[in-house]
This record gives sequence, C-alpha cells and structure tokens, in this order.
Amino acid sequence: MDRLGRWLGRKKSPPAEEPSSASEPESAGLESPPSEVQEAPASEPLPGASSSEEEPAPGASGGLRGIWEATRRLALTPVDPFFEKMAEGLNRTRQSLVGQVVDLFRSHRRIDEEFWEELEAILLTADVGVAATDRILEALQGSVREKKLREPAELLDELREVLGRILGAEEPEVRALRIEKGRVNVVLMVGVNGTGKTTSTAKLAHHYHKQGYKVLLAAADTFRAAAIDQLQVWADRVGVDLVRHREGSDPAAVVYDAIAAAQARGVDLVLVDTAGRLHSKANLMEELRKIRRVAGKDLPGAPHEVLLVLDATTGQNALEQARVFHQVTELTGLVLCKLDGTARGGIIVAIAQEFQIPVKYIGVGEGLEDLQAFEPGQFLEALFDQRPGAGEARDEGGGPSGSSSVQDSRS
Ligand SMILES: Nc1nc2c(ncn2[C@@H]2O[C@H](COP(=O)(O)OP(=O)(O)OP(=O)(O)O)[C@@H](O)[C@H]2O)c(=O)[nH]1
Ligand SMILES: [Mg+2]
Repeated sequence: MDRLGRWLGRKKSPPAEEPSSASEPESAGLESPPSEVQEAPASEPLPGASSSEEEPAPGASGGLRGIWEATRRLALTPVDPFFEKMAEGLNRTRQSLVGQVVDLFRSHRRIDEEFWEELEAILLTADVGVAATDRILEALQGSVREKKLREPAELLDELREVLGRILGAEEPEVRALRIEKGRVNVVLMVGVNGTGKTTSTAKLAHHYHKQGYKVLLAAADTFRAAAIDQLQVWADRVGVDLVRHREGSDPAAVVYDAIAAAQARGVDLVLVDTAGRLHSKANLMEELRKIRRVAGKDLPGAPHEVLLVLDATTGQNALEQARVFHQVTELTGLVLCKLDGTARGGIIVAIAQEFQIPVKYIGVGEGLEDLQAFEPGQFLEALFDQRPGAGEARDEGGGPSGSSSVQDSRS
C-alpha cells in the first residue's frame, strides 16, 4: 500500500482539549508543583502487538499465518521510547497538519488552483506561518512543474522533503549545545513567563547530571520567592546544587556567586534560570543585559549558550518573543516546550524559516525526562508517522506512561 493509502487507512482520533498546564502559564510555580517523574519502561510492545509466542494451529490458513507473522514482527521490533514519546506528543499537530493535508489529497483528484488555496489555508491554520507557507507552496509547485506530477498524493513526499530543508535537517552541528568538558560552561535560560524555563532548566540539569557532568543551578529569577523554591525542588529531585539568594535580590549577583562557586567546586555546567516577568518588559530586558555582562566579565566567553524558551501553544506569539529577545540578548538556541498536547506544532517550521537561531530542544511533557534534542529527521518521521493507529492507543492511555528521556546523542 502506498503512503497515502496507509494514511487513508488510519482511523482518526477525536481532537482533545489542551491541557490546563499548557494554557495557563500564569499558574506556574509552587502552586502547581512539577509532576512526579515516572520512569518509562525500557521497551513496550506496540499497541495491539501480541507477546504470545504460540504458533498458530497447524493447518491454519496462509492468511492467518501471515497475520501471525506480521504481529510477531511487530512485537519483536524494538520500540524507541524517545521516538514514541515524541510521536505521541505530536498527535494533535499530526492531525492538524499532515492529517489535513492527506484529507485534502483524498478530496482532490486534480492539482488545481482550488487545491493550492486549500493547502495554503491548512498550512497557515497549523501555524506554519506566512513565509514558510509561501516557500512550501513554491517548492511544491516547482515539483509539480518539473516532475510533471498529476496526482495530489504524489506531493506528500515532496512536502516532507521541503519541511526537512526548512528545519535544517542537513545541519546537525548547529544544534549541538556548546558544552565543553574542562571548563565552566554557563547556560542562560530566558523567556517570557510560563513558557517552561524552570522546567527545562531542571530537565537539562537532569540530562547532564546523568551524563556525569557536575551541574550547578543558579536561581536568578529572584522576582518571586516561589520561583526560587520551585527551582530548589527540582535541584533536590535531580540531585544537584543550587545557588540562591533572597527574593528581590539582584539576579546578576546570583550569577556572579554561581560562577564563583562553580570555579571553586570544579563544576562543568551552570544552568541559570531567569525571570519571565518583572514590573515591565524594559526591566526584564535590562536585567538580562546585566546578567550577561556580569557573567562575561567574571568568566570570559560566558554565557556560552543563551537559550530562549518558547511555548508552542502560543503559536505566532512565539515568533514575536524570539524577535524581541534576540535584539536584546543574542540568542544561541531555542527550546520549544509544550509540543505535546497542542495542534500548533507547525510553529517550529515558522521559527526555523524566520530565524537563523536553531531550535536545540523540544519539550514533550512535564516530566524530568521529557526534553529531547531536536533532530529534524526524527521529528518529521514522528510527524508523518504512518503506522496504523500510531499514537491513538496511547491517547487512550495504552502506551508508555509518563516520561520518555532526554535524548541527546550530541552530548
Ligand atoms: N505539557 C508540557 N508542559 C510543560 C512543558 N514544559 C513546561 N511545562 C509546564 O508549563 C508550566 C510552566 O513551566 P515553568 O517551567 O514553571 O515555566 P517558567 O517559564 O519557568 O515560568 P515563570 O517562572 O513563571 O516565568 C508548568 O506547569 C510546567 O510543568 C512541556 O514540554 N510540556
Ligand atoms: Mg520559572
């Protein structure tokens, strides 16, 4: 069966509500403590796969034997829990983007003006953005001309290819975090309130701690006492040290102390959690500039990374945030959180089209292990996941529970 045929054979899952945690960033903090970390099972059989080793009865028909063989193969196929988690998280984006495109292909036998208009509307609605949508349409129209494609179905592979080009699938090195052993590495986590800075800081700490790096957290969001306490909870859970001052103190002083402590204690990585809200945007930006200045003065070359944390559920607002923050503090990478549970994951395409700043990590859940190194190839694989019923059983609670793991083959 061809790719479109397999897609058309899939049953659709009903759209679900956005999780409240994603849509109510203001409630972040100790009032809503981070969810319990659940260890993902090392491997789980695919939904519906049989673990039975029993052979079919002798004399069973070829058809039955074929089904049994296929089931056995599925059961023996190792499941990558990281990939599963991402595929699961992208369920709604898959429906809103790829699913709709496939529906369009099904309803149009010919590639005509109306077809292009509908495709444009789907891409824009999925938050792919105007610039990336134009680029995609141009590329597909070029393919239709050059390859003399007649059937809309032939365009699905072309769509995947152009998305790969926009997401920078050929340039893995730009997404590597600039962490070097043998020096104190400083990573600043910035972003507006509620996007996932503190959680992502903890997830990164957990990842590098597990890799054997000595990690120190700096609680530079001194605006709220709850923010400091929230990071303390994470530090205790991860098992790393935290440098904290009192509420209302100077965040740059926290960073200064953290770097001094890191140098004294042989720390490899200082992760700095910053405030997302202050009395005004100007204050926030001035504070970031100061933190940067102090870090650089204290430790030449620091901060080695400035990661802007964005909330995928906010769609096009994320673009504006990236613009503003980039003007103030040169960003080295983006972390796109809350890709799970939103239909607006197309925003990652808009971001990649608009900015030279690479998306380095994606957040696909609230657990400590739910941060993944962004790999465009894998991401598209998950987005275009065609296994029958992919993600659907998991929607109903039948799949890997809780968390997957930070997947960073680059570190
Ligand atoms: N579903 C989901 N939720 C996430 C993800 N990342 C963070 N969250 C949740 O988003 C909420 C806000 O996260 P925080 O890490 O506190 O955000 P913040 O940017 O530090 O917020 P402020 O300190 O208030 O600026 C919390 O409930 C997190 O559990 C993610 O990838 N997926
Ligand atoms: Mg925070």
